[in-house]
Order: sequence, then C-alpha cells, then structure tokens
Amino acid sequence: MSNALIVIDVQIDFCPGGALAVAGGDQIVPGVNAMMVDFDAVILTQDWHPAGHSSFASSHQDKSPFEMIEMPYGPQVLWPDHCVQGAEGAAFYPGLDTSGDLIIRKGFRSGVDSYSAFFENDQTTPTGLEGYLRTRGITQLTMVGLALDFCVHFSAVDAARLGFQVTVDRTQCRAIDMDGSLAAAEAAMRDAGVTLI
Ligand code: VGL
Ligand code: ZN
Repeated sequence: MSNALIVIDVQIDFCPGGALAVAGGDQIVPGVNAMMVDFDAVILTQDWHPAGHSSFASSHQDKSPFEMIEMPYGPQVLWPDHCVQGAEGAAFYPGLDTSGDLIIRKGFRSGVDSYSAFFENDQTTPTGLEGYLRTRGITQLTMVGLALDFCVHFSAVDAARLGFQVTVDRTQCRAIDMDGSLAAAEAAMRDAGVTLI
C-alpha cells in the first residue's frame, strides 16, 4: 500500500501577480516542498491551455471573466486567459520542487476545461492519472495546491469516487472563493468521503 502527494497547479498564473491569482498562493511553496519526503510518489499537475481556450472569457463575445456560460458538457465559469502552453504564467512557481515522479498536464483540449487531475469537465474523458496510480499500487492520496475550491476540489472528489483514500491538507491550499465556492467545495468533498485537515 503506497501513498502519493498530488500537488495541484502551483503555477505562476495562480499566484500573486499572475493572471488568475489566488491570494496567498505563493505562501504554500515551502510547506509543499517539505511534505514531499513523506510520500512514496510525488505527482504535480499543470494547467496547460492552448491560446484561445474555450474556458477563457476572451474567446467569447461580450463575456467577462467570472461569468458563467453553458458548454455542451454543462455550466462553465469563464476565466481570464491563464496558463497558456509555454507562456511564463504556465510555469511552476519559482522555488517549487518539481523533481517529483510525474507531471500531468490538463486542459489542453480547446473545447473542454479540466479542473480535475482525473477527468476533464465533461466528467468522462480520463487524463490517465488513475491508471498511473493503480499500476504503481498507490491507494492513498494527499492533495495540496491551487485552487482549493476548483482544481483541488474536483480532483479530490473524483479520486474518492474512484476508490482512493483521499486527504486534502488545507494548510497547503489556497482558494479563489467566488460566490460561496469554498464552502460548497468543502461540503462536496466531505460528502464524497474526502478527509479535510
Ligand atoms: C483552476 C480555474 C481555471 C485551478 C484552473 O487550478 O483551480 N481554476 N483553471
Ligand atoms: Zn485553467
């Protein structure tokens, strides 16, 4: 029985000064680095969108960031342009230890967003992470990173549904918290059987 640390989207654009800055996002870097030694595997995710991605408000006429739209796969928040493939903002935050076992990129299909590290927002297209974890015999996951109410939330719920034992360490997460999204995310994670510490 092995465990893994899943480090979600600790990237320049999600930290202060970035395109979709999460307050205090940079503060978690030392703590996340320090945790890595305690796990059999360390996996980092990287939000990785092509320019003109359908989750960007700038890709839609008369839409502003943080508005909602209806996509073929359901409701979708529109975001400022962020984490564009190869751009500086898509890079991991300076000082983050990226020597881990696997870096998994997500959100690289133009027409569908991917908050979760396991499934895109259509909730059916897999990223491949489940197979990676299972073939390595990893059953216990601890999740940290950005943002707690979006990518950490959906990753944790999907992992719990897939049967992994999931803990989210909120001391090493920061949230966007728009329209009560943090409280809703915490309730959804608890309902799914995720342990919040
Ligand atoms: C995220 C919004 C858009 C996240 C990624 O990492 O939580 N949020 N893309
Ligand atoms: Zn994104």
